[in-house]
Amino acid sequence: MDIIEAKRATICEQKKAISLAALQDGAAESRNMFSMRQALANSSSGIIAEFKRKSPSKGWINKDASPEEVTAAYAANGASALSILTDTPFFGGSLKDLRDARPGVNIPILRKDFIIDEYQLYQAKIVGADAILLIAAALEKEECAFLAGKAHELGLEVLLEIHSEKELEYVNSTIDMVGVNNRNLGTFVTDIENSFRLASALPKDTLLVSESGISSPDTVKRLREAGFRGFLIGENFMKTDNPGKALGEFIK
Ligand code: IGP
Repeated sequence: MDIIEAKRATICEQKKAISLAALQDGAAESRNMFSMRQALANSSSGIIAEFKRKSPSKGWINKDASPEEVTAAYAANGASALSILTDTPFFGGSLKDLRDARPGVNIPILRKDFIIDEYQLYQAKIVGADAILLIAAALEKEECAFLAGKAHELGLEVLLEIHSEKELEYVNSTIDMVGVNNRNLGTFVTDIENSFRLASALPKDTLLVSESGISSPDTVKRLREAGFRGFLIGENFMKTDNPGKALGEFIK
């Protein structure tokens, strides 16, 4: 996976500029945090609205969008939580996008990135994230368990992303939420059926999130009936001139 190779190189550079020890110090400071699991369990919309400038499959979607404006509008229009892509080479995002969004919203924020090193967890805590994504396809089972444990030490919740039956073995009781990605990371093809299939294979008390390729309220309704409580939607909103308004109309 070349995304992971690129990530490793970036982290290596970042460590030269700011040491792990310095980041750990910063991350130890306590601050107000929001539980994404609770927000999804209680809330009406369940929409995790994503700030996404670009994707490997679509290219630029909304290059110059303002993270402050878009996320504040998402929150005002009924998002239960936010997802902010912080990967630069493939998604055009940055940690600054998350840092800029944080002061203007009081709902949980997910740091959406390819997390492979604890260094990224300290970064997430410092810029204001409440939850992080761990992608089964990018990690060994032991690494995934290690990173989940470290995230919890920092008070960050974990959304574990799976795509297929063989990744079910990554799910354990320390995981806060399980996301089923409908997008095949190899072919980029999305298929909502993936969510329905995997939901029935997961423990009944799992907080389920369906990710990618969701573009109609009817799909959300069907996913909710199948037990999903979170619906991660990016492109469908970001491709419009006014992502917040698009979300408002979607859940009306
Ligand atoms: C959002 P969409 O099709 O609504 O824009 O998808 C989100 O699920 C997608 O961005 C995503 C993603 C990821 C991006 C899901 N898992 C892992 C980067 C890395």
